[in-house]
Amino acid sequence: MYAQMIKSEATTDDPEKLKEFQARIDDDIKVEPRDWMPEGYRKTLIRQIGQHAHSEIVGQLPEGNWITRAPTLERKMILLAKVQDEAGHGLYLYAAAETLGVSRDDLTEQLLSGKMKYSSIFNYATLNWADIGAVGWLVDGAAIMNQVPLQRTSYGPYSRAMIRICKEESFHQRQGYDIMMKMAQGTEAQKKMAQDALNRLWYPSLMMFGPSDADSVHSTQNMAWKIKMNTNDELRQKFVDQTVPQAEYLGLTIPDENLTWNEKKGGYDYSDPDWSEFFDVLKGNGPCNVDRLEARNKAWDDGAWVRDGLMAHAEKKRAAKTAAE
Ligand code: BYC
Repeated sequence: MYAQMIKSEATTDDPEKLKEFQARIDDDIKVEPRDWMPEGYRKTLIRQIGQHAHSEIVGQLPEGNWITRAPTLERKMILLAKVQDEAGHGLYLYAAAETLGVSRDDLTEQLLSGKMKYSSIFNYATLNWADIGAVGWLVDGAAIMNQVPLQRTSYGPYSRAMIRICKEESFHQRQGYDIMMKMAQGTEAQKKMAQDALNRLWYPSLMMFGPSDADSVHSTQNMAWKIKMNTNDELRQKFVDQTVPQAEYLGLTIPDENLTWNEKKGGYDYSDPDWSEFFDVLKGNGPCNVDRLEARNKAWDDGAWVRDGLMAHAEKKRAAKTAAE
């Protein structure tokens, strides 16, 4: 439906302007905030960048949950830095979205009311320390797979935000893998925890790339506009191919009996996630959807005094300036 909306919005734009716009995209010329752009391009970018920003912010919750219980001071400092990085990513992305004419307050309101989505993965719980390793390894691993190509995305502010984000995400992925290595080489009980974390988070991680290409609504138009550089299935395949040897190195087993190397395609054949579960999580019925929105709403309410204080200060400065003029 959204694709149809975008198409119809795109077609209400001046056809000559549309043609020129597409030619610039085809020549890899970045679109900047003051440039003319089709309404559909602007709207789908706000949707994607906004969802991405929300994912970074909500993504702090499952990991933040373990900061106080990290097993050593060093692990605690690393996790704290990682969670702070995610807040920074959210800020770069909200700032990039604001250049498209939407306010951060608007986006926040849409997150808090459940109107806007964030990544499905953050509706799954982190039950123990091994999950923090698996989140870094798999979730940040999947995020990088998706985000490295987005550094070349056609919208300038988004592509520039992605460059910095990707650098930090790669540190995040390594810290997760480092935790997994420690656990996998530890006691029998620790190895079991690592395997259990992989078992639970494997399919939710595959879901991060979105529905299969046949069910993806936005891919065709967004790839033509270079908002998206690859299809969901292309990136999922690359992620599986990258992750299987990493699991082997850890001595862990990917929970997929159908996983086999396919010489002809030069990649692994693998089982799809349960797509009915994915769509159910998107509808708000995942294990932690309610908790996540409650936590974000509470944080927003608890922060009201800071926003009020800042606004009062700004108002006072404005009044003083007007009086002096
Ligand atoms: N979760 O037409 P499609 C991170 C929705 S984590 C929820 O293929 P599109 C981080 C989709 O929005 C990752 N919803 O959509 C890591 C659409 O619904 P609407 C965040 C999903 O946009 C560690 C519908 O399904 N990364 O950063 O072409 C710690 C049809 O899908 C999901 C990004 O956001 C999902 N997994 O492709 C902290 C990267 N998948 O909007 C943080 C940028 C699909 O029409 N985003 N949907 O109601 C993208 O690359 C693309 O938006 C997606 C989806 C690949 C996610």
